[in-house]
Amino acid sequence: MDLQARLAALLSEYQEKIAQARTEQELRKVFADYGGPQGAIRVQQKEAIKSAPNAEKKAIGQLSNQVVQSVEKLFEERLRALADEARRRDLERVVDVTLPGRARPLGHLHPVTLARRDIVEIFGQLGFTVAEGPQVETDFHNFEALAMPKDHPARDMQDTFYVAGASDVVLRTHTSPVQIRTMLSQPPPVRIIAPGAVYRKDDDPTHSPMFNQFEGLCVDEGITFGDLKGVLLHFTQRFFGADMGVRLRPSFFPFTEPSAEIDISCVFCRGQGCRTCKQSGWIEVGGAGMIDPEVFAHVEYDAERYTGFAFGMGIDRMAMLRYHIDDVSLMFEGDVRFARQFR
Ligand code: FA5
Repeated sequence: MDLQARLAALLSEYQEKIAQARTEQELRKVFADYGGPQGAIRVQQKEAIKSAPNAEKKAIGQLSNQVVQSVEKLFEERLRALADEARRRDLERVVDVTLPGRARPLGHLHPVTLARRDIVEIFGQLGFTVAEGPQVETDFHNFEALAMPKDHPARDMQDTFYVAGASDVVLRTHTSPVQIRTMLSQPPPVRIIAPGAVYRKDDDPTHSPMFNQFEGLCVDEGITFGDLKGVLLHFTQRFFGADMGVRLRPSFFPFTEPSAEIDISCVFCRGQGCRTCKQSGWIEVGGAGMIDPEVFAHVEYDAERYTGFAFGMGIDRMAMLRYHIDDVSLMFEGDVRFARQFR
C-alpha cells in the first residue's frame, strides 16, 4: 500500500472514531491519536520521508500536511457539533418557572461588632473621634509611660504575652497605650475613643486571651471627675437603656489618680440583686480615673494647666451583658448560627 492509500485509510478510521466520540474529552483524545504530533499520521509521514528518495520528500510532506489539515477541520466541526448538542439538551430541560427562588444566605454582624459600632456612635455624638494604635506594642507605650516602670507590681495585674526575642515588645494588654500615642502626637484638647483587640494570659468563662476594649480619653482645661461620671452615665444609659445606673468604686491604676472601677446596675435583675451579680445589684465593666500627672510628664503636657479623665472597658463584656451571653468563648468560635441571633 502506498502512502496515499495508507493516509486515506487512517483518515476514514479517524472519521469513524470522532463520530463516536460523545464528550469533548473523548474527542480530544481521538484527535491526538491521529492528528497530534505523536499521532498515527505524523508517524506515517516521518517513516515515508525517511525511506523516500530526496526528490520525493517534499511531495510526501505536502500530502501528509493536507491530511493533517483535514483532520483538524473535522475535529473542529465535531467539537462545535458536540457543543450545539449540549446546548440543545440544556434548552430542552423543563424549567418550572413557578418554583420559589433559592434565597442566598446573608452574613450577620457579630455582637462585638454591633456593640463597637454603637459605642463609637454614642461617643461620636459627644465629640469623641476614633483613634487607633498597634496591637504589637512597645513596653514604653504599654507600661512605662503609663507610670508602670519595669518591676512595678501593677504589671502583674495584666499577665503579658511578650514577643519572642524582644524583651520590650509585647502584645498590648489594654488599649491605654493609645492614650500615650495620641497625647504624643497632638497638643490638648483631646477627646478620643480607641476600640481594639488586646491580649492577656487569661482563659475562663468570663476571660479570654484575646478580647476587645475601648479606651476613652478627654484632656482639656478644667476637666473634672464629675465630667467623667456624667459621660459614663450618658453612655451607659444610651447603650443599655435609660434605667441603668453607674457606680464608681474606689480602685487603683498606676496611670490615674484618683482611680475607680466602673460598675453598672446588673442587666439581669436591673439592680434588684440576683445570682449573676452575687446579690449586689452591680456588675463591673471597666476602670477609669483622672490622668496621673506622671503620665502628663511622659507626653510633655502641662499638668498645671490641663486635667483629664480616661476609662477602659471591655467591649466583649458589654456585648455579653447587652445580649445576655454567659460564656465569652462563644464570641470567638466563629459559629454563624451564634451571630445570626443578634441584630
Ligand atoms: C484596664 O485594662 C485599664 N487599662 C482600664 C483603665 C483605662 C483604667 C483608663 C483607668 C484609665 P482592667 O484590667 O480592669 O483595666 O480591664 C478593663 C476591663 O476589660 C474589665 O473590666 C473587663 O470588662 C475587660 N476585661 C479584662 N480582662 C478581660 C478578659 N480576659 N476577657 C474579657 N474581658 C476582659
